Amino acid sequence: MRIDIISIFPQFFDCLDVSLMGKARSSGLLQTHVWDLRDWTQDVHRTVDRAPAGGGAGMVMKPDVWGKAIDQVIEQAGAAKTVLAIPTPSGIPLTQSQVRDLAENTEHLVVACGRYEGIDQRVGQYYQQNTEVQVLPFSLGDYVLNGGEVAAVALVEATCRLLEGFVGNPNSLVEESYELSGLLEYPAYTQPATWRGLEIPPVLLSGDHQKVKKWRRQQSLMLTAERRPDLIWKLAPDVLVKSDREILAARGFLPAPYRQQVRFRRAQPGETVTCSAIASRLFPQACPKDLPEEAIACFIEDELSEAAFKAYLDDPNNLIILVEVAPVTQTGTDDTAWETAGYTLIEAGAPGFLPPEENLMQSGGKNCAYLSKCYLDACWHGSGLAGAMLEVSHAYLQESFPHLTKICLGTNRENRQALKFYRHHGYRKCGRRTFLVGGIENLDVIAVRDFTACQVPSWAQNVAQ
Ligand code: JFB
Repeated sequence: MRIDIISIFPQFFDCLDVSLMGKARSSGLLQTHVWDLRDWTQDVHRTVDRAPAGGGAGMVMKPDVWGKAIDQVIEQAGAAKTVLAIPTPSGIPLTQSQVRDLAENTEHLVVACGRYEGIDQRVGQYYQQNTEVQVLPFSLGDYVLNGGEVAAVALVEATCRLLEGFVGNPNSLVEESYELSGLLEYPAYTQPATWRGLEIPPVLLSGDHQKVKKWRRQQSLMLTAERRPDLIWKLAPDVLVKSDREILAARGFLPAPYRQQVRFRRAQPGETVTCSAIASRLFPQACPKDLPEEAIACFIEDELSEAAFKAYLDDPNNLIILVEVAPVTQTGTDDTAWETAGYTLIEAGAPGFLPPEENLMQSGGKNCAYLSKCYLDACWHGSGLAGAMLEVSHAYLQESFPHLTKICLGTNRENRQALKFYRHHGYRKCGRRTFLVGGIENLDVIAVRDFTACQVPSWAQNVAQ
């Protein structure tokens, strides 16, 4: 690739001789030429600027001087694929995919670095309209520089490191994959293992490559959610797997194809209506197909009524977590837009608390909580929201009832989906029970999860609203 840079401060580009850029140039992979714009002036003062048409502050760079300079470097190179890059605060923000396109498809790159208030608008317009040259007005970001030089150096460095055969290539696979995934990179560490009291995360020293990979993916997702939520909303649906979606949902994101925000909060004592409504709405969705409607209605009336939830909510040992979703909007989220999508009810109990049913007691023993309800609207199945809801509930439980070391549950033994889901989240089958829904017997599997062996994942913590 040939690069020509035109500027009134050619010394600025001495930095390109340093390090890898210098080597790329001496290896012949890259030819760079830096030109002083004033060499194309004709007056004794070597004038490149004039007052703006229409008045106002500052000076504008003269199109006649720029035209002569650009014509000459383009003609001299005689290249087929030429790009004229013009740094400007009103340009398109430069992206890696644009840079990659440049590196792959450009023979000759000309960078026109303005100063003052910039270059007369007609310069870019002329080359766009009257030549084969592709004009690229670009910006580094939404902050103001004094001229185009810094942006030119950034463009040249970003482009050159992608050139085939560039010293130091092949580019690390990490970057390649992150460029494609649209996520920020995970944090990097190196020896010493302890530095100023700070440790390298132990998983990185464990030698377990699977775990390392999982941890890094998790860090990438959490970092992107925290620093660049815009990137999360832009992710293509196929770059995220279920475990990714669980992590993002716990941090408040339901990315494409859902494109909604989510939040988790503990239901407050007065919220009997909200709780009863969501419970009554979701219970029928989760019932076996052959269960009579009357039995379902009967169960709802007895156990999911407002009165029933008043009793649940009045007992401080119960933990009800509500899952709420809202559309993503530019202007933030209006509070009425949040809709309840699911809930969990955990019976926690004081130290020594025993779960309500005898066979559950045997399985969990003391210090065991009971996941009495765990329901999510079926429209969210596959979104990762269920996993997030469950793990966030675990995190709330651990925070509010630290003496508890286990949690158990019962679920219909025919419900393969639920059994697989709970297994995936650390629950292990440990018994059976019969469960009455409106007087009809249902066979349940009992499962228990240990909090000590199977920690609540860090991504589910500190998400309290
Ligand atoms: C680029 C420049 C100026 C008009 C002009 C030429 N991200 C960025 N911020 N600022 C620039 C940029 C890029 N790329 C930039 C070229 C020129 C700034 N100026 C100064 C300041 C304000 N308005 C002149």
